[in-house]
Amino acid sequence: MRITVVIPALNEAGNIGRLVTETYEHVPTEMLAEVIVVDDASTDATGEEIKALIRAGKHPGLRYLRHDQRSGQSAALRSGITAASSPVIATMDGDGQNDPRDIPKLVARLAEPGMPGPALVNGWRTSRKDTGSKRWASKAANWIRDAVLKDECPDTGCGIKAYWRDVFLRLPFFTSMHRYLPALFQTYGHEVAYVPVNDRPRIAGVSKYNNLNRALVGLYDLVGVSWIRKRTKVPRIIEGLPASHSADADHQGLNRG
Ligand SMILES: Nc1nc2c(ncn2[C@@H]2O[C@H](COP(=O)(O)OP(=O)(O)O)[C@@H](O)[C@H]2O)c(=O)[nH]1
Ligand SMILES: [Mg+2]
Repeated sequence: MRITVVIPALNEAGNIGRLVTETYEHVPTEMLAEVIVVDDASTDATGEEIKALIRAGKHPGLRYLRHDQRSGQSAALRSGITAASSPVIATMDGDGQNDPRDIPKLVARLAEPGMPGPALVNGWRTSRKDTGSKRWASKAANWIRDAVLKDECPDTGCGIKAYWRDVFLRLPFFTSMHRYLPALFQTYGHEVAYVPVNDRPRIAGVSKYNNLNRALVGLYDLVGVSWIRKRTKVPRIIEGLPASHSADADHQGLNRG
């Protein structure tokens, strides 16, 4: 399967260039169609790092997109996925906490687009490297989310995932929807799988989210996602007849007389 890797980045100078280089080292060339870094109006050298790599010409298919204004991680993902040329997308956080060595594992578990099987394979950080308070905040948020949504996702916030591009683009879009992808894929009738992945400490820069802010916005979003889940029905089409040619001809008046 050929994939596009999409990496959202906000002020990830010192991380992003290294992550892109690692991605080209560890994802097999025959799998990797392109890597798109989406810069969400960074104010540091994030853009310079990527543009220097593009100019050096050693990374075929490396692309750079920059937003005119800061719009959030979900918007950055959507910009990259809209621009992507492959039917399969893999995403990673831009800070290097996800390990690109996991991408082939995730893609191997994914069904071919349109075939039975998982349309989303979500990473599952089995040994988190984040600090204590963030780990606890994340545990609590997961517990509340699971109690409300019952999506049985062990790690919805994990940034490394592989999924079908067209399904993502048909999902309802809102800021922070990237945290609810397993619930949203399920809601629209798709299978989701989980694969344990590596988690690494952040090397440069700082986290862009704080626990309180994430918790408050998260509760608000949870109400929205819960509403979407309750108010969505996705029937399977079990019978369909092709349009009849003679009826067409009748309609055009060709069978008369
Ligand atoms: N495009 C975009 N990316 C963001 C934003 N906030 C965070 N990110 C990216 O999302 C990823 C995860 O953010 P991070 O700050 O590492 O969160 P943490 O790992 O949960 O502390 C990183 O790649 C960030 O660069 C944002 O507002 N816009
Ligand atoms: Mg991080």
